[in-house]
Amino acid sequence: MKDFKRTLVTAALPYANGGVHIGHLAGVYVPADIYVRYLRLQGRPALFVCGSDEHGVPITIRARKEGITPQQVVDRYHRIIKDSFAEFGISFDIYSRTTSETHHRTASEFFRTLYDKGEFVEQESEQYYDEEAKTFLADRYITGECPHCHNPKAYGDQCEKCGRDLSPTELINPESAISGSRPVLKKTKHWFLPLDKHQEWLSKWILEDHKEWRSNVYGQCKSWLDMELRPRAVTRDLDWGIPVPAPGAEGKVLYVWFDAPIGYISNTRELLPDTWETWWKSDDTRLVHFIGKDNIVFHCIVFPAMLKAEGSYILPDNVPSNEFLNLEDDKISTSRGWAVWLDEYLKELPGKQDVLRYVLTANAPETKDNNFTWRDFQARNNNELVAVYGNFVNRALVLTHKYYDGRVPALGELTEADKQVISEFQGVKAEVERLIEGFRFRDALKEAMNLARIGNKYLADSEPWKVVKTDPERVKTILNLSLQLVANLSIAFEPFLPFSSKKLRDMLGMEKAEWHRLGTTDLLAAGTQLGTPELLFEKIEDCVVEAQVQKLLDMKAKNEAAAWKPDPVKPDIAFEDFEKLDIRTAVVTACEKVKKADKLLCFTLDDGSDTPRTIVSGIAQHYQPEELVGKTVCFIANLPPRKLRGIESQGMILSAQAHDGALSVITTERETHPGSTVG
Ligand code: B3M
Ligand code: ZN
Repeated sequence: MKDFKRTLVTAALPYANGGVHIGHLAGVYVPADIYVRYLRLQGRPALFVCGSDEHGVPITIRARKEGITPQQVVDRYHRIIKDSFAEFGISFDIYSRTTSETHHRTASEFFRTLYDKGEFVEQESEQYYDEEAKTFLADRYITGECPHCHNPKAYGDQCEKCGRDLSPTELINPESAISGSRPVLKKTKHWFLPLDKHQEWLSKWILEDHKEWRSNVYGQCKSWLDMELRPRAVTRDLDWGIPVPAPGAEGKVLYVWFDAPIGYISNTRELLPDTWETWWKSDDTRLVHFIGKDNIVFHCIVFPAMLKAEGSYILPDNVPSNEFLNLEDDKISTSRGWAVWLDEYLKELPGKQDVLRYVLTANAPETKDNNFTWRDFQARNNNELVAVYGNFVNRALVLTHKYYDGRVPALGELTEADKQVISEFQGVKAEVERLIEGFRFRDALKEAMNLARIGNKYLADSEPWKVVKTDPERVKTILNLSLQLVANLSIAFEPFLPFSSKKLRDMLGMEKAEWHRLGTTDLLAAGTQLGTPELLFEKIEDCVVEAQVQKLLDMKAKNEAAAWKPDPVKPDIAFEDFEKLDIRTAVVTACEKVKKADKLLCFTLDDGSDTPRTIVSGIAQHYQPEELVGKTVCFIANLPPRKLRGIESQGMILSAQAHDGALSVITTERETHPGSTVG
């Protein structure tokens, strides 16, 4: 491997149109943070750069919906996102934003350099234009009927009902989401980055020179390259973004995916105005992008092509992308409310940042999609953090307080068992290093946890609480070694669980975690006074996780209700046809369940005639029969009788169906005489 002098680590810039959830944390920010903390612990120069991605159409849509400006949207979420990261210990050197002055200047210069070098091609194309609002329409701003499944509310880029990708011109009866008018096709000019011209070197650079990239990343790149790259537009007709610095580009901005990755550069520049170029333009800098799998093509193909076209920048050395994290066996979806938001987690489970960092790393979607469940969260906390790590630390400290007033006892003669333990944890450092260097954080964390297991077993096998009665000298050695192990844990866990590692070091009186001393047995000098033992982790009760699951279900129901739309109106009918329907009122005199049919209720109605009317209706799952007795309902009187489960049903009771399928019987607003006509 090349001898790099410094490492520049970037983490994908989150869109500032919503908060961050556990999927973001697991996919990008926790692994990136582990990696950077590890480098720093080793004393290797590293820089960790991130910021909010504040341009793009979704932000303008949100602003329009809420009746505020895009700037207000990004101001709000930038704050929330930045705070969440800080509270989870994501140790960025800078977290800035793409609306910053430095970014606008940097992205603008970048575009201009490529423009002046002739790296773009200009192309005219026809795009939908809203003549009332006098604006070109982004794909998301156009709705219409899906040509595949005929969903009347498909978007210009995708139909959410059948899931197919669409282009706006495929929509039947397109409509502008801004004015509701029918958009017209109009010519517009854009600048394209001709990726086809970069195909050859990209193929060699990725497929031959970077075979070590994760197989999911390599595989995705390969399939893009196999399909042959095509020019991509890097400008848009929009009024939110960085104005295109070229003649004839009025009203156009840089495409968000053109400016966002340049944000990594701008933010470095903002932090280090004098030396940023060393981090970006020097061959001995290693550039590593942490991203989620939906960003692979932009970081492995488009951004490198931009950097290469500019000419003075280095290219990423690795792009460790994770797969997706699901939540309780379902895709995380912010629009459906199926997510665990970091700011809410912190309010509801205060002080438990490391628990989440632990669970998300132990279960990280490194090679395939993975699933987060609250039960697993609880189990990992209770059975691993509390029962293994916390328990070992606590026992070692409590025993030392009990027997030696909290002073580290001196090491005596070593037994075979002692030597065995020492050799076991001497190997951990190299192993954790190998795994972290290979971006295998989940396995690296397992190794660290293994140290705690070794410690627990050592204490259990050597039984100092028994030996103390027969051989008190021996106990000194057992506890000294146990405490050295505990001190090792505080170093090994530092990249992963920084909060509890710090707490542990404070209890041990260790000033800092020195990575190079991991695996050694002289971390704590004999005679060192230890602090009062405190629990590193607490058990999480059933009710806590049950409440979280319930919260998700409630949220989902609420969002489904909000997203519900009425069915489209059926084609017109003749008035005479309507008049043929005979709808009347009746009073329910009796109502009971139909035997062996869980959906049916049998009604006896007083319809104003001399004979009671019987109607069987499929609403047993929505009402208890006795609730309906005495109610005035509406029914269709002139349908042919129908036999249901052996009962002749004489008509149909009317009910309304709510968004969640619940049925509600139609009653009259005032008292009406049974048999009154409805119409
Ligand atoms: N904001 C997309 C995303 O959050 C985008 C990443 C930009 S990284 C330069 O998934
Ligand atoms: Zn469809």
